[in-house]
Amino acid sequence: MTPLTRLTFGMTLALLPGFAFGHDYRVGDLLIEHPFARSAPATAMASAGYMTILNTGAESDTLVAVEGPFPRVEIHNVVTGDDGIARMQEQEAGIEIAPGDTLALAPGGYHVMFMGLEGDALEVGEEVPATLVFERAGRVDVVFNVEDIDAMSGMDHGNMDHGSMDHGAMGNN
Ligand SMILES: [Cu+2]
Repeated sequence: MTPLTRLTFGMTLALLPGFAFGHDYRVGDLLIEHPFARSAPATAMASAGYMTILNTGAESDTLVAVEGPFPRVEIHNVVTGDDGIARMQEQEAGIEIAPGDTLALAPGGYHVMFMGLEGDALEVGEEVPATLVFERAGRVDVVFNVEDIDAMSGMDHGNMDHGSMDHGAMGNN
């Protein structure tokens, strides 16, 4: 993305403060767009959060942690092993975002894992307050909008259902 495109994009967002799908946040050189979380029934043990982070600065930065109102919040990626099975993998060093790069946390790939929410449903329309922690830019409070991700059009990751993955086994890694 050229600097001019980035500028135009940022201005467009700024002009649409009430646009329901476009809540965004800025901290330092980072632009965080539309954090949202997957709705989950009360029986679910975990859910996932997604967003897009654009690094408009000249230095790389790293998303090192996410804090939220759950017993555990981790940063995960989905990695397909040699056996062809996709598994979630905690990113203990966080995720680096090079200057000018856009990091997409999206179904089927990088995501924030909200863990230990047993008995606490995440309902569509609910808002989950959280804090993103970046190595350089520092901390920023955001809100994850709870959405029905499986109902979203154009996504072919509907079968990447976190609810069916074995989170219990992950704790032993
Ligand atoms: Cu996960």
